Amino acid sequence: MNVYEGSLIATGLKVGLVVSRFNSLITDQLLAGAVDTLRRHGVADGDLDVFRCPGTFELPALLRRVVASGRHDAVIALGAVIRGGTPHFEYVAGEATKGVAQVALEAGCAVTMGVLTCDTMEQALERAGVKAGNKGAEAAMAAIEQAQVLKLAAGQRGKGGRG
Ligand code: INI
Repeated sequence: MNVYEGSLIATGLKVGLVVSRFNSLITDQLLAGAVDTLRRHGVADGDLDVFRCPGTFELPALLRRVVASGRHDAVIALGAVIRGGTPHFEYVAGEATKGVAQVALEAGCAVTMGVLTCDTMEQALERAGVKAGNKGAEAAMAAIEQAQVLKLAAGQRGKGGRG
């Protein structure tokens, strides 16, 4: 039996991060969590590119451009949609999720999503590094693993190797 799984060794990987400015109190923390994880797994600072868009609704369009550049092994989408008083919460969250999924399917690299959808700012803070982990860090881990397994699936020897 041959089992292919991505390693969590990220040395040599080039990673793009697409970050929404809306709710930047939260998204800055998601970005910090993602960058910290990527660095600790071996990504060099010079191999990290950060792109900012106005809101989570705009994430898929910018994500698509960044992916199309072909310069990255993985691209991570980060945003925060918070219901509190926002009537079009469902719309923004739904369109962003659909858009990111669509880009991911067509992408030649790993695409992962760290978009919080919460009822309150307190819940969002909890998931941005306060009490319940950091969704940005989780998306970064997933990006490393997916980038490595995609290389294996394409028949390339990933820098992280097999297993
Ligand atoms: N954008 C977010 O990233 N999070 C939100 O919670 C949010 N709310 O609640 O409105 C939000 N709206 C802006 C949206 O993403 C677009 O930038 C805007 O509609 C312009 O296209």
